[in-house]
Amino acid sequence: MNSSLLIFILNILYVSGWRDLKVRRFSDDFLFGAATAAYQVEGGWDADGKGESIWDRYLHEHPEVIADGVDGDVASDSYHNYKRDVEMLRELGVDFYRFSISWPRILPTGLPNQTNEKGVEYYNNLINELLKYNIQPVITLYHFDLPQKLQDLGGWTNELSVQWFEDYSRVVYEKYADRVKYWITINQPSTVCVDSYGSGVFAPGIKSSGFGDYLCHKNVMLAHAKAYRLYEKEYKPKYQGSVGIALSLNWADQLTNDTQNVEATDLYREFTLDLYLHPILAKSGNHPAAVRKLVARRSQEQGYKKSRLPELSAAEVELLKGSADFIGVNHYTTVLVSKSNKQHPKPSLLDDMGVDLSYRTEWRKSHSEWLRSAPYGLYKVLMYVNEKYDYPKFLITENGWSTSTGLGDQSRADNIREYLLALQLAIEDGSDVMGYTAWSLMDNIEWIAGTSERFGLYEVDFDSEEKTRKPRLSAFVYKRIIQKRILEPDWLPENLEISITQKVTREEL
Ligand code: GBH
Repeated sequence: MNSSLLIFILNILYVSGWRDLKVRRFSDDFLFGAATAAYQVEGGWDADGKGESIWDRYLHEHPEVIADGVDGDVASDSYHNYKRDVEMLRELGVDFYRFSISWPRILPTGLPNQTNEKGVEYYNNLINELLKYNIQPVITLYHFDLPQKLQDLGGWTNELSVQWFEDYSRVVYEKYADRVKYWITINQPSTVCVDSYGSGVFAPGIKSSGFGDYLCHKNVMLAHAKAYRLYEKEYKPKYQGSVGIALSLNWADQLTNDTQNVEATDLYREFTLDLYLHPILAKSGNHPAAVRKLVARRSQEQGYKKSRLPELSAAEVELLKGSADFIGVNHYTTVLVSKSNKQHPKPSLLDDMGVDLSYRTEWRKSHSEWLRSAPYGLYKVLMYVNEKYDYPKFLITENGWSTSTGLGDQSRADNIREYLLALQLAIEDGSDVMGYTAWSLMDNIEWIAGTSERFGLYEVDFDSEEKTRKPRLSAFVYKRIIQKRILEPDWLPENLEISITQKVTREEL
C-alpha cells in the first residue's frame, strides 16, 4: 500500500468509528505489556550501595537542562513502590512488564569486582512479585544509565565498553535467567549514541556529532551482539529464553514526491533504520553500503585517515549477523524528510545525511515537540523492514503518547487505539508480531523534560511523599482492549474505579 492510500483508509476508519469494518481480533497468544526504565522510575539514586550513573552525574551537574528541574533522584520511587507497580500491572491485566536494570545498582564500579547485593535483591523481589501473578518479566539490560566510572574512561566510545557490557550481562543472566525468558540487550542504540555522544542533549552530554556518535555505534552494536552470543551459548540451552534489541524505528516519509526529496528520504532511512537493522538482519551483514560509502568518502574529503564510521572486521560482521531472536520496535511518530540546502557543521550527522525534517500539520500534537500522531507510520515501518529483511519476528517494545497532568487523557486512549489498528493491518499483511508494549506504565522522569511531559497510563503525583499512582482514562481503555482483544473506538469506562483482573494462567509467555 502506498502512504496516501493508507492515510486515507486510516482516516475513514477513524471518522466512521470503524463501524463498517470487520472486527479484527488480537489472537490469544498475542501479548500485551507495559514498560518503564530504571532511571525514569526507580529513584533511590544512591540507596543501599548503588553506584552513580551518567544520568545522576549529568542532571546533578546541569539541573538547568531539565525543563522543570526535576531529576531522577526520587522519580516515581519504584525502588520502594515495586509492589504497587505490580498491582497496577494486575489491574491492567497485562501479560508482561518490560523494565530495565540499572547497571550501577548491580555493579557500582561498572565492573564485576564488586556486586551490590541489595541491588540484586531489589530486582529479585520485583521478578518474584511479577511471577507470583503470572506476569512475565521482560528485562532490558541497558536503558541509558551507564555507570559514571565507565564514562570517566570514555564510556561507549571506548572499545573496551564491549567487554564491560558482556561482563555485566553475565552477572545479570547468572542472577535472573532461571526466571526471566525475555531479554532486551540495549534500548535504542541511536539514542545511546546520537543523543548522548553526538548532539549531546542526553547524558553524558558529549557534543561530537558525526564522530563520537559513530564510534559509539560500533561499540554498542558489538556489545549487543556479545550479550546475545553469551546467552545463546551459556544460558539458552538451559533456559530456552530469547534475546532481542530495542530499536528506535520511527517512520520517515518524503515531504514531496520530487526526486531530490525521495532520495533524501531513502538516505535518511538508511541512516536511522538500516544502520541498526542491516548488521543484524541482512544476509550480507555489515553496515548498509550507502551509509558506509557516504561516510567513508566524506571523511576522506575532510582529511580523516579513516572513515568516521569505524569499519567492522569480517569476524565482527559475523558476530552481529543474526544476533537477535526478535526485533524490539520502539515506535512513536513519523517525520517528513526533504533535502537540505542549509549548511550544517562539518562533520555532523546532519551534514552527512543532508536532510531537513518536519511534520505534517494535520498530525495531532502531543505534549512533546518531537511527537505527533501518524499511526500509518507504524504500518509503514513494519512493512519496510518486512520487505527488506524478510519478515523478522517483532515485539513492539514501546509506543506511547505524552500529555500534561490530569486523568482525562482521551488523546492517549485514542492514540493507543489508532496505533493498535495500524498494527492489526500490519499483522494482516504478514508481519510477525509477538506483542505490544505501552510506554509507559506510569508517569516518570522524561529525561531532560523532567516531569513536564507525562507518558503514563497511570498518573504519578510527584509532590506526594508516596508518589501516589492513579489510573488515567487510557488505563481503562487499555485494560478493556486486553480483555476483549478487539478495538472499540467509542468505548468509555462508566467510572474510574479499577480492579485487579483475574488472569487466566498461561503456560508460557
Ligand atoms: C523513548 O525514546 C525512550 O526509550 C524512553 O525512555 C522515553 O521515555 C520515551 O521515548 C518517550 O520520550 O530532547 O528534544 O532532543 C523515543 C525516542 C529519542 C525521542 C530522543 C526524544 C530526544 C528529543 N526519543 N529524543 S530532544
